[in-house]
Amino acid sequence: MKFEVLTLFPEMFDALKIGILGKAQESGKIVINATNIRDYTKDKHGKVDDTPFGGGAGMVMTPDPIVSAIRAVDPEHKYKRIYLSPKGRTLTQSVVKDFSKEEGLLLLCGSYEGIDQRAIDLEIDEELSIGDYVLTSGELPAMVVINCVSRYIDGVLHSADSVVEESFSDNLLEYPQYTKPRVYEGLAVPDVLVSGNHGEIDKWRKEQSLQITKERRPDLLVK
Ligand code: 21W
Repeated sequence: MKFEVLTLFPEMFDALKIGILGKAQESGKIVINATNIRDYTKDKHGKVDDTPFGGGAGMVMTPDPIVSAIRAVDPEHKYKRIYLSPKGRTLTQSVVKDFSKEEGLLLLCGSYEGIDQRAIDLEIDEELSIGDYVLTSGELPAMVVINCVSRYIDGVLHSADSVVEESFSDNLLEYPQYTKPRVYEGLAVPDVLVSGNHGEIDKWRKEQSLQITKERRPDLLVK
């Protein structure tokens, strides 16, 4: 899976060189290429933004460096072109699964107050938000997309953390987990988990999942 990122802060994506995604890049299971939009400005001072027509606070990214950068990294429109935007469709696990079937994703990150609408109208397939809260730019949302989509790419996760495990308890919150020691600061691991009775353990975990989902996310149960 290829991720072509367009950003004014390509160094932020160095954070993905460690951990599971770092391993996935080393083995070539995913490729993350972060391109600096500023490399595509024709302005001699490297300017990529300007004041908004009609007035208002802040600056808007000009269309030409963005459009030029998109056409340079994806000349044949091979990748789904996504603009990370607070007014986009909200990312969900089902969107993640669909994205993981693509050959690649082009992820456009906005800075300042956003980008000129014409760059979106000309080159973008869809606008995507990661949730209803306000960030300063699109880089963290792009990293969220890369992270959750990569989990569905073959060989990125070990079978132990596998995405198969998720379908088992679909739409439920997870049961509590314990490891050693059996007693910690006076708190013991529930007896059933050390009983060796796997039927009882499965039943207990299912009950815990249901109970915690009822308490915290009843909206998940009606689905
Ligand atoms: C926040 C950009 C607010 C623009 C029109 C008139 C990408 C994000 C972002 C940001 C504004 C995502 C304006 C959840 C997010 C992102 C930065 C508003 C002012 N527009 N998902 N005035 N939350 N955020 N622009 O913030 O780029 S995906």
